[in-house]
Amino acid sequence: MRELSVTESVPEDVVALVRDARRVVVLSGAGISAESGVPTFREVQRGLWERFSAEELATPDAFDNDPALVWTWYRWRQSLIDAVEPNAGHRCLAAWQEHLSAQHGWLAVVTQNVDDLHERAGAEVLGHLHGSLAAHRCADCGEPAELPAPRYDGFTAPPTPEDPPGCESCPDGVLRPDVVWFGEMLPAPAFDAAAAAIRAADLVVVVGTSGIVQPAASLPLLGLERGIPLIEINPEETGLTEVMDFAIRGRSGEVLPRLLSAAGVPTGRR
Ligand code: BJW
Ligand code: ZN
Repeated sequence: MRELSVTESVPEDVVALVRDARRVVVLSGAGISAESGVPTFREVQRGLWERFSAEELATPDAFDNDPALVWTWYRWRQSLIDAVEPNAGHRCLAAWQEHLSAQHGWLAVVTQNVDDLHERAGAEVLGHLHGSLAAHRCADCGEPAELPAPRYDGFTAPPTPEDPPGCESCPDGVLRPDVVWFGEMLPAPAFDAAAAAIRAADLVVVVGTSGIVQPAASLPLLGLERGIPLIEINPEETGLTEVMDFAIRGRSGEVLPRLLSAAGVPTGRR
């Protein structure tokens, strides 16, 4: 059994791991985007959606029962994301990725987030495990569809739900966001690439996820099997804390800059 170290400060042992690592996987969740103003998945919702939990809306049944409500919730979330900026946590990961690649190493960002804030901070994302808010496809025939950005004010919930647009490729289909709802399969290329990266990594960092949604939450266990160090950055205990070697209790936008600067990773240009 490993010994878990839980601290609020950044331990010297973690600084040394970051300094020495050449092949790193970062698994991120909603917490990394929280400091940009994006609500985490399990926060209480506001406005039009406050009677529903996000978990009730992110299901195929919810979309079948009330397509307009679910469609408009996703379009509103997309407009919110378009209105915010990446934060120091996203920027640090992009800088660390660039630093490692200049040294013939690599950092793979694997995210459960459906936003594009890692990319907008300059990082390349190996896999969006739960899809992307900006992508759409037909709920019936699966044909991908391009849509203009939503026109809501990002911070204000639209007053009434709107029906999803019809599909142009089949007679009865309607469009849905290309995200992964409960009970649906994750995109195999993203999941397989994430698993392969962890099997090749020498360090795994888990940032801002409650670690309860499967199968994403099982990915760090591949690192555990290989005996490589696992570090968590999160203000709260999570479903993954007990398998970690180190848990740093803090906000990612504060911990990551401190950690990378202590490890000598340049983050100043971002
Ligand atoms: C900060 C911070 C700061 C705050 N800095 N941190 C095995 C066992 C049990 C159940 C299952 C199982 N296998 C499958 C299941 C069922 C289900 C599941 O896992 N359910 C659990 C709830 C138990 N999984 C599935 O259905 C998956 N499909 C699947 O397994 O297919 C095979 C299959 C099919 C049919 C039958 C059986 C199997 C699909 C899961 C899809 C998840 N999709 C969602 C919605 C995406 C679209 C959308 O965004 O609307 O993905 S759910 C939601 O949870 C979203 C997130 O990506 C995901 C993870 O959430 P995340 O990122 O961890 O966010 P939060 O809000 O939970 O946590 C935020 C964290 O941030 C907290 O810890 C804070 O402390 C922290 N934080 N501020 C750092 N500043
Ligand atoms: Zn269709």
